[in-house]
Amino acid sequence: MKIIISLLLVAVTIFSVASAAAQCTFANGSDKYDFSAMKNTTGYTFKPSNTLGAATYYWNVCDICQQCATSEENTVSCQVSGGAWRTIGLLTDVQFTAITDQPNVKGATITYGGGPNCSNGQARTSRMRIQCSESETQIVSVSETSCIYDIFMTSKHACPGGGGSSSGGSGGKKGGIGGGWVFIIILLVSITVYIGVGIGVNYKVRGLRGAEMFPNIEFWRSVPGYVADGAIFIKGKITGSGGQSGYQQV
Ligand SMILES: *[C@@H]1O[C@H](CO)[C@@H](O)[C@H](O)[C@H]1NC(C)=O
Ligand SMILES: *[C@@H]1O[C@H](CO)[C@@H](O)[C@H](O)[C@H]1NC(C)=O
Ligand SMILES: CC(=O)N[C@H]1CO[C@H](CO)[C@@H](O)[C@@H]1O
Repeated sequence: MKIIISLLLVAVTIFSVASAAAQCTFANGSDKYDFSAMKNTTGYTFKPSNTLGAATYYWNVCDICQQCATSEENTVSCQVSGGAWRTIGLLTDVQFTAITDQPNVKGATITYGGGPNCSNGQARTSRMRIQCSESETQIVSVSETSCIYDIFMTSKHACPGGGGSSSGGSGGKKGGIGGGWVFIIILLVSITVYIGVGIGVNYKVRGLRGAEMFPNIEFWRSVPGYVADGAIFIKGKITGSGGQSGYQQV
């Protein structure tokens, strides 16, 4: 029981930190885009068969690319060539721009800059052109010009509005809030109700006063210890030094 509560608290903390990470939306006039469905935990991979020779590219959209074995912790894209890894875009150096070179094309270009400088002084930059299409995410091409890496993808997750409501409705466009916010709102409401009802019961029924009115005060005083236990438990699992029996080491 104790370990479950500890893990839960750690999970909530990690979730709140993660949901505060990089912005992933873009508005071009009335077209509103949310690219978060394009995050790919295994990372996108492409090995061009053309003049780029032996390089292979790894990248992600709106999130760091776990596969990039480079020292930059904010790496969103990288190339590996002859065993050498190189960052070619940072998640934190991001810019969204409209696609304007073709009419009737929806989508956006997400530019991740801040990679190490080329000899020409250009910071290596990944320019991801992501066009709206009717099908699942597809990689069209990857090419390089003077240390700007052009990644071209099409995806149904790169379309405005999230599932087009066609003609008609005057008032109907719902902005919609993400699952993360729903979770946070439910959590806040639950906490408020819990504290409110708890204080009420402790005051009226138990006759408690002062800090003792706070619901389950003894438990909450011990929470910092639980969090520490949870962190040690997870660290133990990761480093393999954890003493808990009954779990298989992988
Ligand atoms: C993630 O990228 C890999 C490699 O490019 C691809 O096979 C896979 O379909 C992608 N997953 C999603 C959800 O797009
Ligand atoms: C990269 O080049 C720019 C000028 O183009 C320069 O201002 C910057 O200091 C360089 N950065 C590094 C790490 O060399
Ligand atoms: C729908 C919409 O407003 N599209 C605009 C996107 O941005 C480009 C460039 O700023 C405009 O030309 C489009 O009209």
